[in-house]
Amino acid sequence: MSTRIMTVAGAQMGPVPRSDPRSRTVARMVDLLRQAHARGCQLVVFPELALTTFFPRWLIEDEEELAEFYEASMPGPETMPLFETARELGIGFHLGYAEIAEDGRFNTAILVDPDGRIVARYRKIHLPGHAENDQAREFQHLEKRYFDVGNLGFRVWDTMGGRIGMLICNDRRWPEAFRVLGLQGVELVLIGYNTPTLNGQTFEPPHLRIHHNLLTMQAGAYQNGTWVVGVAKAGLEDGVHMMGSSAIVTPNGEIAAQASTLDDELIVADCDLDAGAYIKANVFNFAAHRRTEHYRLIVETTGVVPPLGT
Ligand code: ING
Repeated sequence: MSTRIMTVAGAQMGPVPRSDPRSRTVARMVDLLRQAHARGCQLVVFPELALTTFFPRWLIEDEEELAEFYEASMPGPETMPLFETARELGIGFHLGYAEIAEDGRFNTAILVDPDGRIVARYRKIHLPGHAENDQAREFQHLEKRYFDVGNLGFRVWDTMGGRIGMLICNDRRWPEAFRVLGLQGVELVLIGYNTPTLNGQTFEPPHLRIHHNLLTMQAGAYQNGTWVVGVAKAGLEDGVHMMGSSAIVTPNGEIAAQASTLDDELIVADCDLDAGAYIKANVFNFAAHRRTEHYRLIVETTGVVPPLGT
């Protein structure tokens, strides 16, 4: 009988309007922390860029205006209530935010332990979208303009009683990202996302966004024998529909909990951190079954290459 049960909450958030002060958003998040504590959670996962609207949807050329969306320090005066409440309640949390650092600007996620210490930091590596304004789009997706490629790698930390890794949004679509975490024995992957319901360029049936969101997280979970907690910033945010469908996925790829609204909503699951052991020892026993001598294209090439000779 496993004793490593971690009760985890995905704290999906509804829209964060550009006009809302951080204090209002942080108050919502503190309320979600308290709700999670009341439900016996040890860890709360907040979305990507949780503190502000998803500002890469606009071209913002005024540097001062753009700077408003980043956190110059973490915690800072406005985010300190999150750390204080977490420490008071004795629970940890994951937070996605825009980071200004001496080595660049990053789309960042941190893991804060029940003592209020930042024990892990990840900077988003797969930046989707584009760097220049694109008139053809209904709305922009300028993450390549506003963020540098993450420079901390895909890491896993032994903390809070488990092996925890983090990805951010678009990362979940790349199996390589999950596999690098899987090769470090990850047991719980925390993922915040801000995903528009509609494609800003060409029509795509909206139901596919939900399908691809769940498909990628369920595959990542199963193929690496890990829990995955994917948490959205959802709803109609400054005129753009953002998808919800936050989910907690078991190491077998099954959905243990899923959001049903586009608002602030807690989804909770008891995550047995040993539940992936069977998968890791058998079907995805990497040491026994992987054939790295045949995987070279994955690391040596970036784009598509002509078919390899016989
Ligand atoms: N958002 C989206 C995501 O990867 C996207 C962008 C949507 C890319 C759909 C491709 C297809 O979920 C962020 N913030 O990465």
